[in-house]
Amino acid sequence: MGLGYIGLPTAALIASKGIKVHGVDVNEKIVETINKGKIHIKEPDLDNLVKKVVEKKFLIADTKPTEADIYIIAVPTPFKNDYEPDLSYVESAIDMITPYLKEGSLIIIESTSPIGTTKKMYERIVEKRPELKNKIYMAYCPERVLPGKILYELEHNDRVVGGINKESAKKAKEFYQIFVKGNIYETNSKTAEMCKLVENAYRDVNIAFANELSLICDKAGIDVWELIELANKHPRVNILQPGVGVGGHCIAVDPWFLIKAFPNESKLMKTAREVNLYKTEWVIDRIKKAIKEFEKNYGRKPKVACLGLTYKPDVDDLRESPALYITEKLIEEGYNIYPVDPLIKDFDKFKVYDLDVVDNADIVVILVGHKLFKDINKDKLKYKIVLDFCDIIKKV
Ligand code: SAJ
Repeated sequence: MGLGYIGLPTAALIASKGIKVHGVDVNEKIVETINKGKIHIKEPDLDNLVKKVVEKKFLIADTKPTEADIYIIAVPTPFKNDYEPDLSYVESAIDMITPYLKEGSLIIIESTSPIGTTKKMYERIVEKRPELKNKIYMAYCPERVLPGKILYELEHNDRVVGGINKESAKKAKEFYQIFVKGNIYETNSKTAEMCKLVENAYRDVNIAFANELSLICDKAGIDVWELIELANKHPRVNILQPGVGVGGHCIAVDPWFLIKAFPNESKLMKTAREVNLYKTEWVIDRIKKAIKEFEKNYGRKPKVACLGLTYKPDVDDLRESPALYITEKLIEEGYNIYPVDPLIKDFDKFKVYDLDVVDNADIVVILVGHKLFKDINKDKLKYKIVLDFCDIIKKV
């Protein structure tokens, strides 16, 4: 249920093991695309795999579910206003499969969910189908894959499966063992739900630490990247990299599921979220200051090349990208912005320029550390104002 960034690669991988998969998505266009053997998301190697399994008829996409032995829920769990988790997609997927369930059905939720969701969904099912009480298996199994490496990580990462009871965890483990090469650890559903949230909150807190250091270093006149490199020479220190904020669909979202449920106990996670959000505004402020300074010195509006639009380096994914947010905001406010991202084609919100635009720019801002930016000729930057928020230029 759900053929997005997680559901589609999972469906295709399972189908590639010779298991018939009936993939469901409420979006008719997505269903049509997949049934043609094509994909609607960007992920390396996924197109070939989907083409192969659709041609062999192991994967069929549909807007409605059908009777099956195992149901996997991989729909989004966004948050509503005020960061309250929105479970409506999960509930709707559960409601769609409920009429098809039978004794012995196994239901697995992979969607990131607040603690207690799997049990709640079990109760939702047995309320409508009381005859299935204690007769179905239900488990939570968080996905852990990294966009850009999804197919490899789906197969090789360790997994945690949390059952509403021991039998459910065991059944879910047996199923994942068909296509997962990593270890599979059994636990209860609450622990598995929290495990997903904790993994991403952990990364958010660690990135916030790096971003906070970048703010301190800026004031103290210290190169934060050199500092981190040196501090990381300590055998028990491993600081992450500062950037223009935290993007993507997970790390900036998942901590809120914990913060909202445990506001008094999650002060560190909340502050980390605030630090990471603030870093993006700080970057905007920095760019505006540089523009103002240029105007004061040269009496004209500068041309500003903004390099990188994606949510992180070397992917073509724009979801919740702070670099895109920064660029859009500056364009909206009427600055002379020339966005550049060699990984983004066919963008309809504004024109995306080639890297050559750097030649004519007065200010060059690096928002995303794509490897491709290492091709920039350093001599060309000599007489320009460079704001490098990713430490790319030093490495050119
Ligand atoms: N970032 C930094 N500094 C760093 C590392 C990352 O600023 O040192 C930024 C990135 O630029 C990006 C954001 O953080 O904007 C997130 O990037 P990421 O590579 O850390 O993570 P995602 O969002 O691509 O994938 C994460 C992964 N979670 C963890 O590593 C704990 C992945 O394993 C999860 O499956 C995924 O979230 C998810 O779907 O939850």
